[in-house]
Amino acid sequence: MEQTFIMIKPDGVQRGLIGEIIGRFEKKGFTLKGLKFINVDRPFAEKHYADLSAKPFFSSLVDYIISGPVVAMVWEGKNVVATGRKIIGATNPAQSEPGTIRGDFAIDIGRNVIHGSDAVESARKEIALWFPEGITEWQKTVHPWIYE
Ligand code: 3AN
Repeated sequence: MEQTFIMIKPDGVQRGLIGEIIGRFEKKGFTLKGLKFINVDRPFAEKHYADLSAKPFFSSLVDYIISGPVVAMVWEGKNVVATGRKIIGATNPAQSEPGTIRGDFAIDIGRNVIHGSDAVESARKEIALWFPEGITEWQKTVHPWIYE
């Protein structure tokens, strides 16, 4: 089953949106497979955002991510990478549709509340980076009510 990496950024934590965000993924039917509340340091954040290292906003993005604790999660389910991105909404909250997390809770691209992997391959890399200890396997018993 497909997995994705989702992170509630420091602004989402500070604004008390953890429950709201987890609730949206849970209510959709996805399964929470990994969860940790952590502070990351600069080298770690730079590794997570390595693909953006040439961007002019890279250092302010890293400053933002290390400014407070984040909630790092692994969610599992059919098409969870693409559907997770739809639940999150467009990167720039000015373009995120209402009903998406960024559309409902964010205004500024530099404070957009949440991160979600953009592809199955980047999800695999991000899960390995954030959960090097691995994910404890468990199976939800409600699958017949979610999947045909
Ligand atoms: P997404 O998070 O939707 O995959 P990316 O990977 O293009 O978007 O960007 C990663 C993060 O970098 C975004 N979540 C946002 O916080 C930040 N970011 C992207 N573009 C800008 C920008 N033009 N100015 C400031 N921050 C940006």
